[in-house]
Amino acid sequence: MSSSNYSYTADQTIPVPDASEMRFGIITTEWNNHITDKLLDGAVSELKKNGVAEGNIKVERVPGSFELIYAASQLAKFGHVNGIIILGCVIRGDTPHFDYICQGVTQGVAELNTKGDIPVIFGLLTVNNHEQAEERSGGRLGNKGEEFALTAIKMVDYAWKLQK
Ligand code: DLZ
Repeated sequence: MSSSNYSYTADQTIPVPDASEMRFGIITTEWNNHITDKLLDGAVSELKKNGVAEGNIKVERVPGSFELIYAASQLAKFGHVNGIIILGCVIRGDTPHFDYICQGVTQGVAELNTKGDIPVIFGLLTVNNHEQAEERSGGRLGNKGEEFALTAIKMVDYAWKLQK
């Protein structure tokens, strides 16, 4: 559900599993880095809060959100991680570019999840303006980076349970 009143972190129905053995890759962007840096801070601190060792968090940076897909596909193959979080922020402009980037990243991440072996978490803010981006990166609506991190931990746990 996407609503300004909904808070994922406040409504945890799946208990947060022990993440001390998990390894994560986080890929973020230079584009809108005043936002993505804050998402990154939120994601890293939430992972650590749940027991992930700093040395088990690999952070990579790419130019823009469109590049997140390639980077995630390579990290999934060669990065020795159990789960990946992509972090980007696409802000609507005057041209249809926004729609193409959002569609491309959404489709790319969906494909990585259906064809790959590890979960790739969709941490892409798709917003109409800077204000909405600020609200979701440590502002009025919290830091979505934290939510993406919790989702990543839960999905790695999900994968591990199936593999046992
Ligand atoms: C070109 C572009 C535009 C217009 N807007 C954004 C944006 O809001 N957020 C973002 O992450 N990236 C943007 N980009 C860059 C594209 O994602 C990509 O880097 C280029 O099209 C090159 O492939």
